[in-house]
Amino acid sequence: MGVVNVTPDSFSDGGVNFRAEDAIASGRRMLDDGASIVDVGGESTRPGSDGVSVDEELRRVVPVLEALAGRPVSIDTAKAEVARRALQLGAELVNDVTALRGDPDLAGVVAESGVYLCLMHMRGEPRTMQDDPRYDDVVAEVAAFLEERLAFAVDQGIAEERICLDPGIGFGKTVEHNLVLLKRLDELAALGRPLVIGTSRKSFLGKLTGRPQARERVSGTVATNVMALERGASVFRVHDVAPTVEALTVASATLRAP
Ligand code: HH2
Repeated sequence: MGVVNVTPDSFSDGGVNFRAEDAIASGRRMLDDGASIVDVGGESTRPGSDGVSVDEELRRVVPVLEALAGRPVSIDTAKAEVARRALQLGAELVNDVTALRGDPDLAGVVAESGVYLCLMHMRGEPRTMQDDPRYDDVVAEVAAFLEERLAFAVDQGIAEERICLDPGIGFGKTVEHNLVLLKRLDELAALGRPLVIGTSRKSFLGKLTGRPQARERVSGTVATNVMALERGASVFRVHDVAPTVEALTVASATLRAP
C-alpha cells in the first residue's frame, strides 16, 4: 500500500504531495513500482496535529481520486462524507485510524457500499496521543481493542471478511511499545484477520538510527516490514514502494523456500 498524503504537514512526506498534480504523479509512480493499492489521505494524523474540515479534506483528495479513477485506491479518512465521495470515485477500501470511533455515520457508509475497511488502534487522539502513553501489556491491550472494534463493525453490518486490522504503530506508543508490537505481531495475526502495518518513516525508526529526516528512514522501514511479513502481516503501508516491494519479494520467496 503506497501512501499519498495530500497535506501540507504530514510528518513523513512533509507536503511533497500537497499539490494535486504531485499527489497524482506519486500515486501513479507507486502503482508502477509495484504497489497493489494507493492510500490517499487529506488530513495529517501526526502527533500534535489538529483536524481539518470536511470541505478542506474533500478539496484536497477529490482531484487526486478523480485522476486515479480506475486504479486501486483506498481513502485514509475518519469522515463519513469524505468516505462516501471517495467510494463514489472508486475507492475500494476505507482506512479509518479511529476504528469507527470518529464519525458515527462512517460504519453505515462502509456497510452499504460493501468495500474493505481497515480498523486501526490508536490510544487517545493525535493532538495528545504521545503524552506519556502507558500500557500493562501493549500487545494484549491492542489485541483486545481490535477484537472489540471488529465485533462492533460486524454488528454494524460490515462483512467480517472485508475487514483488516492494524496495531497503529506510533499512535499513542513509545519506541519500546512499537518494537514489542512488531516483535509479537504474530499474536495479532492470530485474531484471524489480515494485518496492515504502518511503520513507514516513523519517528521511532529515526530515534533508533539517529535519522532526524523522515525521508532518510528507508532502511528502517524496509527492515520492519520484512519482520512484519515474517510475523504474519499482509498489507504494508509505505511511502518508499520500490525498495519495500523488492525486499518483500525476496523475503517472501525465502519464507516459501523448502
Ligand atoms: N499511519 C499514518 C496514517 N494512517 N493508517 C493505517 N492503517 N496505519 C498507519 O500506521 C497509519 C495510517 C501516519 O503516517 P503518515 O500517513 O505518513 O503521516 P500523516 O498522518 O502525518 O499524514
